[in-house]
Amino acid sequence: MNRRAFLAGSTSAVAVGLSGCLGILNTGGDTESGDFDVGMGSSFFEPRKLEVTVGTTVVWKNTGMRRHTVTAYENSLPDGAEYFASGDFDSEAAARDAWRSGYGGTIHQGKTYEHTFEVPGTYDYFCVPHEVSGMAGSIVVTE
Ligand SMILES: [Cu+2]
Repeated sequence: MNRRAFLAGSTSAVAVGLSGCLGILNTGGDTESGDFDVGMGSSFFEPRKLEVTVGTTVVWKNTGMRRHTVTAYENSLPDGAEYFASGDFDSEAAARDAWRSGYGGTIHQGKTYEHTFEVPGTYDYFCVPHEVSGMAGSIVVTE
């Protein structure tokens, strides 16, 4: 985790040094864009809603400073869809219990979680510790 943070910091310094010369690097500090689909800020997912096609692997990345989870709302899953949650729990209850008993399912700063969506439909999910702050999102999977 520390190494990742160090690398991100040094990349940022380079980008600042070159800003004005190369517009493509002028990304406002988002120096690692492209290696994830959904970022995780202090208490939000960005973008909150993402549309993908069947078979797409969505990558979430903790782009913030706090511990987060990606935890599907079990009742929201389309028929036949596989449950998903960081920590690979097989139910929402298991994910919630694991968080309470030791931060199970945590995606640490700079780390990623990914899931491949094989069934069309809308999947709602949330972050266990920040659910109360409205940290939730959805993935819309189309044929
Ligand atoms: Cu969170």
